[in-house]
Amino acid sequence: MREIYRSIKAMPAEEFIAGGTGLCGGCAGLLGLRLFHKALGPHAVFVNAAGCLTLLATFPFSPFRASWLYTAMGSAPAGAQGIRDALDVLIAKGRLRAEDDLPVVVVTGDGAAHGIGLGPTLAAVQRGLDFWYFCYDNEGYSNTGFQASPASPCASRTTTSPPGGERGHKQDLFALWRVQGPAFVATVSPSHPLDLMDKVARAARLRGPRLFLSLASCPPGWGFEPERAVEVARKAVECGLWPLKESVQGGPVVHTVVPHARRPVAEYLEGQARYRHLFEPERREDVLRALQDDVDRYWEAALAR
Ligand SMILES: Cc1ncc(C[n+]2csc(CCOP(=O)(O)OP(=O)(O)O)c2C)c(N)n1
Ligand code: SF4
Ligand SMILES: [Mg+2]
Repeated sequence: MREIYRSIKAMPAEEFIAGGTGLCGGCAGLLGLRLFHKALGPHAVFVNAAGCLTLLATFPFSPFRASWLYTAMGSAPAGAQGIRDALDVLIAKGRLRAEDDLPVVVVTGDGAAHGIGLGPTLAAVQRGLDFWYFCYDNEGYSNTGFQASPASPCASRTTTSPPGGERGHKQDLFALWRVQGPAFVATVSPSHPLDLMDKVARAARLRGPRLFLSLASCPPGWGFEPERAVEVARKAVECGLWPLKESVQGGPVVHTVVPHARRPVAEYLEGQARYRHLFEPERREDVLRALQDDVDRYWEAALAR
């Protein structure tokens, strides 16, 4: 563990994904992906569904250390299948040594993962495709102006939400995957790099579908200053709204960080413009209470297990 920590500190942030100038300052989606890439290593193929992070590349250049392929929003799992099959054929024909095989990684936003790409993704999980799936969850269609996605949380405001914010509940991608019993499912946050990198190390020992759902605090979409991106992500974990957890082969859910002394959820929400209507012109105690109750119920059940 100490060795991983030293390596994170020693490596410049741009070691594995250079640049990032096409993105906003403080993009926690990019930070999560950088940590993930560092933990996975330089030899991989990334298959990137259309979204903010596709702006990293300017054809014909890509800032990734590893290989990179762009796909349409819903097609990344199919792209990953094609790459996986091609690698397997090359190995079978003796044109690629088995030890030179590459992990295939889908990189996708929550809109593609929860919405337009959900069907193809769950089909790939069901047929046991040997791939990694890194979803940076900024809880909206950020690239096109922060419209609501199925991952937008209850009461949050997007550019397409009603005045009181989203009415529905955030879709649970972790649960949708886990029910099919894939090799590995995990939630991570760039505010907890050791937890993230540790999970990559554990998942690397497995084969099959592996989900990394990474919280991606998004300064323009969520409405906070770029320098607060990691602080906002950390508060989401510390108030219990973004539990850090994992499950292997659909087995028990293990919480890898347990926030015993949880911050009030309101403390996390208050620093973001997308929740301003809950505090101004008057504090909506009823909504804040309901959101806090949801989190309390979650942890009551989780800690009782
Ligand atoms: C089929 C299709 N519909 C719409 C678009 C336009 N589009 C490009 S990126 C994007 C937003 C994707 O949202 P998400 O997956 O959450 O990634 P983010 O933008 O938040 O990084 C949309 C709607 C598209 N590329 N393809
Ligand atoms: S809009 Fe959000 S997710 Fe997209 S690049 Fe900017 S900070 Fe990152
Ligand atoms: Mg998004």
